[in-house]
Amino acid sequence: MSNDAICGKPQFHVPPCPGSSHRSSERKVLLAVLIPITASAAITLVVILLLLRYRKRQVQAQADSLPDIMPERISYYQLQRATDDFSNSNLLGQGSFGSVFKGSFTDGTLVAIKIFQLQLEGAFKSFETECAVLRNLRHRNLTKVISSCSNLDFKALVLEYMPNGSLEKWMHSNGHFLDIVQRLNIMTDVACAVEYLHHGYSPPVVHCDLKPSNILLDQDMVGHVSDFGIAKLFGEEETVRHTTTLATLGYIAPGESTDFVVLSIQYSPESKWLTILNDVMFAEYGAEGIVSTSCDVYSYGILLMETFTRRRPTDEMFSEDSSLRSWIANSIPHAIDQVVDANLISPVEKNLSRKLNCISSIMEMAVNCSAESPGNRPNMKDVVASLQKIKVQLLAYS
Ligand SMILES: *[C@@H]1O[C@H](CO)[C@@H](O)[C@H](O)[C@H]1NC(C)=O
Ligand SMILES: *[C@@H]1O[C@H](CO)[C@@H](O)[C@H](O)[C@H]1NC(C)=O
Ligand SMILES: *[C@@H]1O[C@H](CO)[C@@H](O)[C@H](O)[C@H]1NC(C)=O
Ligand SMILES: CC(=O)N[C@H]1CO[C@H](CO)[C@@H](O)[C@@H]1O
Repeated sequence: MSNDAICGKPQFHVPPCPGSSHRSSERKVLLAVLIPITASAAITLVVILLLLRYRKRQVQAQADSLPDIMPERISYYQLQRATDDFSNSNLLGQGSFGSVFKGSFTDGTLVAIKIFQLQLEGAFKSFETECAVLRNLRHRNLTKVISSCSNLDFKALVLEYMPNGSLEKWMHSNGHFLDIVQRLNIMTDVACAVEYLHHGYSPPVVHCDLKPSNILLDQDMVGHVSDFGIAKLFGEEETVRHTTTLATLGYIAPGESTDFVVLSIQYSPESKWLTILNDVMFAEYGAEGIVSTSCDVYSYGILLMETFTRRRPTDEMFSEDSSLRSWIANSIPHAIDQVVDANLISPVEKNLSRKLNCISSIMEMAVNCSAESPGNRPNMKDVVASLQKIKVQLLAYS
């Protein structure tokens, strides 16, 4: 009472405040400006959110479209039973990171069980790499993963069983023989698989360890590329990890022929892709330090030479100034009968010179594949195309 200055809302029974009408008009102006701004900001935000969700869904859809070929995991006890407690009689072979056992499940399915010896340096990484690679790849000429078993101290992959063993066995063991068409078929299977790794799948995969013991043969003698323990997948991701990779001497491109190749791996948990950057400068790994598919092409060339000459690149007949490659390069085309596996050709054969011509073309391509400079090597698409042409010729003369 008697405070004339007091003012306020009508419900308090006081005079209205003098500035309020002015303020409400100010508010109106403010609202007139704010509403459109807020509205457009909100709309923009909604549009951005929708776009982000759409993109995320697209990425997810891409990820979902990759076949996940690792179904349920299998337990240690199932594997123990399948291999008769990992008995020596079921041991198929031993690799750089562990052992491979033959296993049979109660339903009669035969499998190969690759057990990673985790106390060996690199074995854990190798298991992770092989899982990451094989999870997403599908090709008839690659070995399939059926399941996996991963505990803290035990890691194993359950793979398709290959009843006919490895190309290594067929090339270098007594009592085993492959004819010229079988050899070309197997090498075409391998070329198809590597072509898929390099060109049929994004991001490209580099196997890094192509050699006869990694080529496995199924019941129909179809070749399957196996052992992705040191394979490389390409992506562009953030975190950097280190690993040590032991590739196989004789099959490694010249720039890398040191005993150890030290690489840093970039791994993205989100996309599950690994990227390799090289720590040590090897010619093969290029100026940006990126492993290239051309080192597989090199190894493939050496593999072709070995398959048709039955000489290992590490054979003692080769020395500092002569190699499997130079020996063959100096023999084509006219002295090809001097280098080719003698079991493949018999002097009384009718179409001998034609067959030798085919082998000569194969060897020329092998020499091209293992060119010193990565830039001069063909890519696997060209290799597959040439092999198929040669195969047509060869079949006509057989
Ligand atoms: C490959 O293995 C299958 C199944 O064990 C066998 O039937 C076939 O004869 C083998 N092939 C050769 C060429 O030995
Ligand atoms: C090998 O390379 C040479 C030179 O680039 C080329 O002329 C030849 O056709 C290639 N041979 C094969 C079988 O690819
Ligand atoms: C030799 O090649 C010809 C095709 O040029 C073919 O008709 C013939 O059957 C081949 N001979 C043998 C013994 O394979
Ligand atoms: C997908 C693919 O190219 N698979 C090949 C695997 O090997 C067999 C046997 O040679 C070929 O017939 C397939 O084309």
